[in-house]
Amino acid sequence: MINFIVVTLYVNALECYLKRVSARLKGADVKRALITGITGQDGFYLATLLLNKGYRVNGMRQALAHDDRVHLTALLNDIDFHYGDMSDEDSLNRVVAAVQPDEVYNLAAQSHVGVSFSMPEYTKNINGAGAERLLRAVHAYVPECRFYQAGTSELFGNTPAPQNENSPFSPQSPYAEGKLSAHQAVEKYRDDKGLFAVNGILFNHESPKRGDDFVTQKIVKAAVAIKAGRQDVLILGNLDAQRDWGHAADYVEGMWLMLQQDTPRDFVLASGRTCCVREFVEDVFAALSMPIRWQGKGSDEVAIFLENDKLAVRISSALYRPHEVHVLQGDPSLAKRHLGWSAKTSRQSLINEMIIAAQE
Ligand code: G4F
Repeated sequence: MINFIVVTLYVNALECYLKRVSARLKGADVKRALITGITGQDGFYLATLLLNKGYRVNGMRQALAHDDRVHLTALLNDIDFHYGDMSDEDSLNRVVAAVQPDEVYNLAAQSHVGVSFSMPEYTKNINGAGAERLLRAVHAYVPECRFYQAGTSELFGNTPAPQNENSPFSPQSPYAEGKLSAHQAVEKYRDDKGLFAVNGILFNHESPKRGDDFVTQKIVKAAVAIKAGRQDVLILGNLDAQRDWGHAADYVEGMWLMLQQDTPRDFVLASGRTCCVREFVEDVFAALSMPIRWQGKGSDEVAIFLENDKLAVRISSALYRPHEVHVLQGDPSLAKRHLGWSAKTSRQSLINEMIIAAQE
């Protein structure tokens, strides 16, 4: 049985490799994708998916003092990189005209909701006006190209859960305001200018590639460090916020499926399940065999290790956001019906995978 699994894995890997080589050799008749924001978590998973499907993958990257392609180390020879920036319209025109993509995935963003309160103008410029600049470039140079916009469940704000494609938007942060204007720009280019452009309204999706400033990765890395004796305590903000957490690898498949449909349409991608930050913390410590109990209320709430009564978690009110989105829980039934998509990875599997990666 093990021999059979090993042979199957080898055959799959060989098949993916041959597709990549053939994509490089065939050139013109191979589909070309352009991914902005390729250096982030979703960029890694999407680039991997598209390379395995035989696409020629182009990635736009910013001109930075350091090389920010750490997630992409294994793919560097397979991706064509182009310098460009969502704030620089000329650079977007140049990249789009040079690549002549069949599909554009706009993943570039200032993606941290909390940070957006400190940098509202920058965030709205990149997340909102930047998306419109890219749409203009695509419409001007490759009007037959299909366009995916990375939308977000943050658009719903505090609209009651479960949220679906018809739920009203109510942005609560500069991040969500920027994303709302991108969402509307996609509608404008689709409805008024005939572009095949779609918004994927994605709920939270995580992985071992998640940035350290997002709560799931922060919790996992801190818990692993506490277990290893490298950290004393985990400090968090709002424990009551509820999020619908899935695995990024599942969500990029949904992005691709949206661009393979006959007609362009927006979809919610979500697991359909939600839990609060407090529960996520409990699950991570439990997975590490370090059970905790909670005591106290509000900013005085703490978690204590059952084993030795030591402090595990405390709250810093500096980590609370000026406006919070309280409950996000998506209804992915439209995506299930039309795309055959569903979030396959359970929260427990996601946590286990993140823990293993953090321990390496
Ligand atoms: O992990 P987060 O920072 O993700 P958030 O704000 O939900 O945004 C993520 O998901 C969105 C989709 O819904 C994306 F559009 C967005 O780009 C990003 O990927 O925070 C999750 C929750 C928040 O309610 C936050 O207040 O965790 C709460 N939280 C509590 N303590 C914390 C912390 N968040 C962070 N980042 N750090 C904390 O210490």
